[in-house]
Amino acid sequence: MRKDTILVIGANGQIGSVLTQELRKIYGSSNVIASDIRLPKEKNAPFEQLDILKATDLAKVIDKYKINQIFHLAAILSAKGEKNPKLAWDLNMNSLFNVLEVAKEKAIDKIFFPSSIAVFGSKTPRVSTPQQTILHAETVYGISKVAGESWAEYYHAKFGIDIRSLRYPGIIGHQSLAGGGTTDYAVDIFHKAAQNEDYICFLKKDTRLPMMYMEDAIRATLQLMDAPAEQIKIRSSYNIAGMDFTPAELTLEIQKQLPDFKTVYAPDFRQAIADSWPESIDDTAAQQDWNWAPKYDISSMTKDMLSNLIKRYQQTENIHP
Ligand code: NAD
Ligand code: AKB
Repeated sequence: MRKDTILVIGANGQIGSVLTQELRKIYGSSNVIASDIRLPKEKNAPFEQLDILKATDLAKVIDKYKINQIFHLAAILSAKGEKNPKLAWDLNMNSLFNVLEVAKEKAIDKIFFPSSIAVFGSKTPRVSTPQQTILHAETVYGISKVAGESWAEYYHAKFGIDIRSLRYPGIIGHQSLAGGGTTDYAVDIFHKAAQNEDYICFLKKDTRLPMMYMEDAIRATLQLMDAPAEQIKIRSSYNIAGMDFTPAELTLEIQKQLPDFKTVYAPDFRQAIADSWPESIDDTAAQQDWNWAPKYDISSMTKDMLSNLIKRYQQTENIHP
């Protein structure tokens, strides 16, 4: 077991719940403290109910467990953020400030803060979007991530804070439902397919977006955090790529296993958000600096998603006939 004590903020979320489990395998359950504003469904390892906007409560948790690494995942995502811009700005920015300030005051060795493809906008080149390019975010969520990346660079340059970041694409996982994002259709669609239902997609069928399977996202996060500090050349946030596809292509992939599955298209306000984002990402810097390479493509991801979810829904039916 490794000897760090880690705090995961936003640990009950789509990514946080999987990341916490993986960190516990590496560092031991008692050395990974999960925290969230919401209580977890089950509590069988250390958990602190924490509103990350309360800086003094954060400091108390850091002292109580002698935390030396923080994974800060709490945020309001793109679609939900557009419904309440002030709330999204408040949570996404002030939570990061609280984490950066506590790192300055206490002995925090490393911080992980996820950014997003939402930092890009319609003025950014959309195909194979480069690492260094126009950041012209068009959602409050994207604006908060652009600002967050700049603050990460600033705290690293001025105060030597070792904060590391990835611009996650849309993350697809079977472990939990996604909520509040624009790429969420690529998670929701599998839940419908696995229950033999049709899917009503809120994006147009030809909307291409960058995506990544959860296993790859967690591996990228751990690989970035494990890399020696001198290999981390980008202190704003690294582009990372997994795969890219449209809703129509994903539907075809699902139909290879479930030929009767259908998607119907009813685009809503999320279409404009998706239209402002890249279609694909150039992650050469991540490949070169810390050897990033994804393992999953659309085909292997779809097989794994369907096999896990079909099993899960069959078990649920057996439990609740
Ligand atoms: P999520 O919405 O599933 O999880 C966020 C968690 O934060 C929730 O459990 C929520 O209860 C918690 N939270 C909200 N307000 C809080 C507060 N005041 N104090 C403490 N906790 C609070 O989000 P996710 O999909 O797991 O995303 C995690 C991070 O990754 C976010 O920063 C997000 O911007 C980033 N990201 C996610 C994706 C994706 O596709 N899921 C893509 C790019 C970036
Ligand atoms: C969202 O759609 O808001 C997120 C993201 C790409 O940041 N999944």
